[in-house]
Amino acid sequence: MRRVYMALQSLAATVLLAPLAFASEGAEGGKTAGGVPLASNGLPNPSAGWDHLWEELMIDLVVIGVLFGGAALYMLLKYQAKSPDEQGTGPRLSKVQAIGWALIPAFVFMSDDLFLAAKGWSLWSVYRNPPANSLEVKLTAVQWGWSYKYPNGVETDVLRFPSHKPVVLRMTSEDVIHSYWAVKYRVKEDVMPGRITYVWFNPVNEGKAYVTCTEFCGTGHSQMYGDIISMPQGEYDAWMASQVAPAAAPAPAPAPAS
Ligand SMILES: [Cu+2]
Repeated sequence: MRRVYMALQSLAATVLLAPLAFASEGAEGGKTAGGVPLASNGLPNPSAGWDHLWEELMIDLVVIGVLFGGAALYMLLKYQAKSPDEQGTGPRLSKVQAIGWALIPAFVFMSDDLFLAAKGWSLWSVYRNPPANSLEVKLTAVQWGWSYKYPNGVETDVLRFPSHKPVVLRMTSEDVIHSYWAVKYRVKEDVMPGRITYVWFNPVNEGKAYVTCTEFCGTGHSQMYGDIISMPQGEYDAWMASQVAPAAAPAPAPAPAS
C-alpha cells in the first residue's frame, strides 16, 4: 500500500507541476504580463494566450487521464476475483482514511481545474480590455456582408490595418444577429441590431486572415465571409491615402460656356 501512496504522490506532483513548468516557458520571447504572453510591440497577445491555455489543458487532460486510468487498471488487475465464487472483503477504513481517499483525488482534480480557471480569468480580462492606443474601426453587419468604417470616414468591405498596432472593432448589425469570427486572431463575438459589441486583437505579424459569420443569419449565411489584412505601416498609410484622395479631390471645373 505504501508503494501505491508513493506512486499516487509522484503522479499528483506531475499533474500539478507540468502546467507550471510549461507556463514558465512563456511564448514569443518568453515575456508575459499576468500570465498573458506579450507580443513584440510590448502589448498583450490574447490569441497566443488562448493557444497556450489550450495546450496546457491538453497536457493536463492527458496526465490526469493516464493517472486515473492507470490507477483504475492497476486496481482492476490487483483486486480481481480469483474464482467466480470469491467474495470480496474490502479493507475497513478509519474515518480519516475514508475522508483522505475521498478528498485527496478530488483535490488533485480541483487544484488543477482552479489553476487553469484562474489563468482563464486573467486572460479573459485582457481579452475584454482593448489597449488605449488601438485603431478603432466601426463594423456593420448586414445580410450578407461586413462593412468597416475608419475614424476618418473611409468605408471598406475588407479591413486593412497596420501590423504591430492593436485593432478594436465596435460592431453592430442592421438586420439580424450575426457573429464575427476572425479565426487567426482567436476572436469571436455576436453582432446584434440595437447593441454595440466589440472585439480587439493584436496583429503582431503581417498577412491576410479570414473572417466569417458563425450565426446562421439567412439563406446567404454561407457567403458571409471576407478578408482582413495586416500590412506594414508604410503600405497601410499609402493605401489609406489612396482611399481618402478621391473623396478629398476638388470637383472638376465646369466646362466653359460656348
Ligand atoms: Cu451573418
